[in-house]
Amino acid sequence: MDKPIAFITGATSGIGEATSKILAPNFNLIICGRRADRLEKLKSELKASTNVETLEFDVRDKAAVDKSIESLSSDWKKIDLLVNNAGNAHGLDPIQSGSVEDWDAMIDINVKGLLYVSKAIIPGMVERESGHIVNIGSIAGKEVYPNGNVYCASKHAVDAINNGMRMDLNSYGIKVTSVNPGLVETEFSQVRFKGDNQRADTVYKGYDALQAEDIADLIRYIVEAPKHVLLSDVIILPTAQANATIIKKDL
Ligand code: NDP
Ligand code: 8X3
Repeated sequence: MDKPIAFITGATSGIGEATSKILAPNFNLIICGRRADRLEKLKSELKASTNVETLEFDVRDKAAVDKSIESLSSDWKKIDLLVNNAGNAHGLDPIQSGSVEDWDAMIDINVKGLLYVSKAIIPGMVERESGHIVNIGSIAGKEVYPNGNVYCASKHAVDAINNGMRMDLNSYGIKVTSVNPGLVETEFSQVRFKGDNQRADTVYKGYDALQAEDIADLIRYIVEAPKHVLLSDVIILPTAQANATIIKKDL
């Protein structure tokens, strides 16, 4: 392969899609998600600038994760960069009335899904004694906000897993980075509010929210840093946001 290989989960929209686009000139790409039509569209958009493989799987399904990664040819299995991005919030409810289905989705996708993908890819990095894992956490993994309960718990788990990975993989020369964004205008709130797009839009009204491209730009900076430089844990917020709960809005 002429270029290193990046494996990006959640590439069908938002941060993952923007990251795929920004990394395309310098990486061969394995783009993943459940929506096959979007993967094919992105592949045809990017194929002029790089080689692209698509993998369609649900990160909750460990057998599907393993089978998809196993289906890659031996050249494509030498993954240099893993961007663990797939994830969402489901609901924004007080703990006493939250839905168990939403809780299961967030723990299964954001935590267990990230682990399943990592489990399939890390052994190759360990064997080659090289690689970089970028885990997409959140400001919700650093703080808790009202009604955020289980989403915040899932992202606190990502924060802990990220720190654990960095310790355990240190002796193999593998870099591990956590990227923790504040409010980014993607399909995130449409998913959180289950298609109530009016409610989703209000999340990003009255200030300049981060865009997916801002996070992709940070990821490019992180992965292109010199070999001896590791950005271990980065919080990125819109200027209008001070922390998880304080946002200066002009409404
Ligand atoms: P989007 O909803 O735009 O993208 C989510 C991506 O995750 C999609 O590509 C989706 O693909 C994929 N995904 C979701 N569930 C699954 C699943 N079960 N199996 C496989 N893929 C799945 O949101 P963002 O781009 O904003 O979110 C990306 C990451 O960034 C998430 O981890 C999120 O928690 C985090 N984040 C987002 C912030 C924001 O404000 N937007 C702030 C902080 C962190 P598909 O549906 O095709 O499977
Ligand atoms: C996404 C940002 O503030 O909605 O992780 O939790 S927030």
